[in-house]
Amino acid sequence: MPTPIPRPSLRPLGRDAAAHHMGFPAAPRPGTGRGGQRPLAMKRVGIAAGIALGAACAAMAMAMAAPGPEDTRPKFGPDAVPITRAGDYVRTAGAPDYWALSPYYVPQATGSACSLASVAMMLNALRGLPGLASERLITQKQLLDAVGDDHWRTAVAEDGEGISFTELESYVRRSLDAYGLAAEVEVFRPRDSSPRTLAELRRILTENEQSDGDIILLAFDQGTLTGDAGYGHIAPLGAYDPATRRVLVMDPDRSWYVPYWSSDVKLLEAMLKPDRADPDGSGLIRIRSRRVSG
Ligand SMILES: [Ca+2]
Repeated sequence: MPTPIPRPSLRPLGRDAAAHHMGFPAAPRPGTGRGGQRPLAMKRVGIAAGIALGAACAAMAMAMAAPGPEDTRPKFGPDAVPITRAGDYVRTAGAPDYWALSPYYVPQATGSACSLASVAMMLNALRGLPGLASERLITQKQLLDAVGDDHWRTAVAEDGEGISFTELESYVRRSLDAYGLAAEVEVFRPRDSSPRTLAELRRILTENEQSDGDIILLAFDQGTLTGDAGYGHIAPLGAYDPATRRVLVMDPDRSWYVPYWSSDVKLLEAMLKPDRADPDGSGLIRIRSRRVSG
């Protein structure tokens, strides 16, 4: 894997720039971001755009707003295909990560908790189902308590700011430690969309697809994939189909989405999109269990 990312500090924030840049349609949707800062008005409100940007994973924040009559856009834009319309790969290929994650696929606890939900899913998938009746699954609340970090707790609370990609790496490591899971943590932070970078991304995705001994967490601009407003977001990678070069995003923003496929080229673009928290873009974190299977 490429460079371990020594990163600066990025606090997620809204993606004002991206938002304006994208020129939101009249009725932006929800979104969830890496942290909080998602623009509120983003739900399926029939509001005009430009709104600000607020919270990152803040999908639910504006739930109260009723859909505007003009909001007739399809659920997914042209770059995302929901698993409800494309299930062949997970039925016919091994898709080990998809099947390891699916039993633990949870909605993010708050509009800002995509990091928390994603890490909890990853931990459960790598640890596997506990054997004893007395053992709980790893929940988002339990994970927060186990790590015991006030900043993370505040960042993922409703309307919280969410966390940056750099912080995600730190919380991944601390979460693994909290549950006593031995794992290698590798970070891929693309700097450009060159053929070489894309080839490296494909190598990582292909390698990771071989077993459920490793799980990838994606940090990306959600709107670039879904067609909605742009927000920094985090989600586990469910699968990678090397034949069609599509990634399956297990988006924890489950009030609005189901898992969806998008191209690896689009994923790279979504990782490179800057936001206030990650002005240099984000990337992915691959967690490889050192557990001896069996
Ligand atoms: Ca894997």
